[in-house]
Amino acid sequence: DLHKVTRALISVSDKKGLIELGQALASRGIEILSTGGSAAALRAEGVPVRDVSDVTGFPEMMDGRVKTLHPRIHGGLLALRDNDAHVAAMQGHDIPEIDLLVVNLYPFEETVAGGADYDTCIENIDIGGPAMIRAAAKNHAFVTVVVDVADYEPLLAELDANDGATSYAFRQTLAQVAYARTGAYDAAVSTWMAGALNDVAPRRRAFAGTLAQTLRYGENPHQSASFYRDGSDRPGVASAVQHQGKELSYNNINDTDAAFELVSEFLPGDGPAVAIIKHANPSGVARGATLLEAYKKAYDCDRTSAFGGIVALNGKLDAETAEAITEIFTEVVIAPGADDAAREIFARKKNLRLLTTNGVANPATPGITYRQVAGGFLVQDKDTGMIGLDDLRVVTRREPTQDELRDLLFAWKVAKHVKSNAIVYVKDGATVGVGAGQMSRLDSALIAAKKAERMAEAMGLPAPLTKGSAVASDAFFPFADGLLEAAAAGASTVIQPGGSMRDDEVIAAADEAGLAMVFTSMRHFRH
Ligand code: 93A
Repeated sequence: DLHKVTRALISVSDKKGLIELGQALASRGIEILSTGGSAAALRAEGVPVRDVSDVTGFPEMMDGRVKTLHPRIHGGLLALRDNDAHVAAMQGHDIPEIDLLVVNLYPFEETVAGGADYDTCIENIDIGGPAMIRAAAKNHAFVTVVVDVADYEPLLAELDANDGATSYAFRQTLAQVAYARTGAYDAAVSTWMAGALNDVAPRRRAFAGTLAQTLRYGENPHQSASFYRDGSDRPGVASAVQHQGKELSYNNINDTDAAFELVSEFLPGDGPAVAIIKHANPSGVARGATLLEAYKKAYDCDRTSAFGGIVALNGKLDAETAEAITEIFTEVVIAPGADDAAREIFARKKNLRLLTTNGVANPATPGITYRQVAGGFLVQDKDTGMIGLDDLRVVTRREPTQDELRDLLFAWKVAKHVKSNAIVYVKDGATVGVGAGQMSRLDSALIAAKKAERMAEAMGLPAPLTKGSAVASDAFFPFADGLLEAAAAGASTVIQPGGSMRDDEVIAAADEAGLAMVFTSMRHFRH
């Protein structure tokens, strides 16, 4: 199954490693065909090359749009070497056999990420490159295809191990990689075009990303895993810069994303805010006059769970906050920046990862979320729903005060980022009890209240922290029981979507308990 490499075609946009590769191939007696820019670069360093235009008998034309799209190239890639008719066709039409194809594509993804205009992005859609890659990969019985600079070294090692030939297994592996690349490339074009059309939920969607990192393992050590980037420049875990600490794990990346998306609900104009995340749910979220105050309040919501958590801030990390964070074990800190003094404090904690982003993420920016089910994917718009004071409808006899309204809206923003069923108690701009992911809303209300009670005991406070709190429910209360539990925990105001068949019953119970309740008419399920 060994196939000797006697002729290669090189056509690369990313010229990294090109000269070394060209020299290495030439020194092994391999003839090199190449396109304009790649040929010029090789020739300038004394590597002998034959121009593709010399093979095709056509000049590269139309600004390079047509250079390799020719039967003399595609015939040389696609011909079956053990098929007499194919071989005769090559001979009859002067088609040179191409045994090795080295291509990397016009940098479409980078062009989009760099904010280029529409026409520039269009011009960076590579046509000839993917056509050659797909042809060579189809004919991997004979042809070796390399689409990634990282595979240059393994290619040379393979040639050396096999006396200038490649094995079938090697070619087949590279063919699989090649189709992953062309698939991801077209997915990137389609995704970009959906954005340009302002169509966030197009009828047809292809999704793929580029490999960013092979992870040590997945959610558990027996699961392998990797991390892909979709090319978007949204501030967040994928585009952040890591300053210290070991590599992020699968769970770290998932939790860091949850943390940063949540804290980004608090726009810089809302003042400093901090979210502490465990297992993708907030153990505490708070805002304060300073980041330090916000951190302390978030920590005080659930000191037990905060241990080993992920901390996200909506402002530049300062020394005081950094100092407070280092007092307990924290896995990851993510923020739009960190000043030098904060960086120095963190530098003493070798295992703590610090990530900085290019700003906060805009929660209103449209996006898509995917979820896998057996045999398919569910695709939906990202939950960008946000409400303001004007959207609230007071349904009880008692109206919430201005301070209560502020806590209600705060609780609502947090509830959006808590797994359903979500119940969130808030007091003075800080969560004091979070109930997440229970199968009944009543249980979430009970658990959150119980945790608040335990925290009060631990901190030596007389009353449960939920006394006088605002409580948010991510979806309507189907019965009055959950609401009554919140009232029993001392909540004085409630925010929920409304819309239950039993709304009347629930409103009556709220009136009876002296609660002020508002309806949002928007639900924030997150399963
Ligand atoms: O514009 S193209 O789609 N038309 C082609 O026929 C073609 N053939 C190769 N782009 C084409 N390429 C691409 O040119 C390759 O995929 C590679 O990215 C680039 C290399 O161009 P140069 O060698 O001139 O720098």
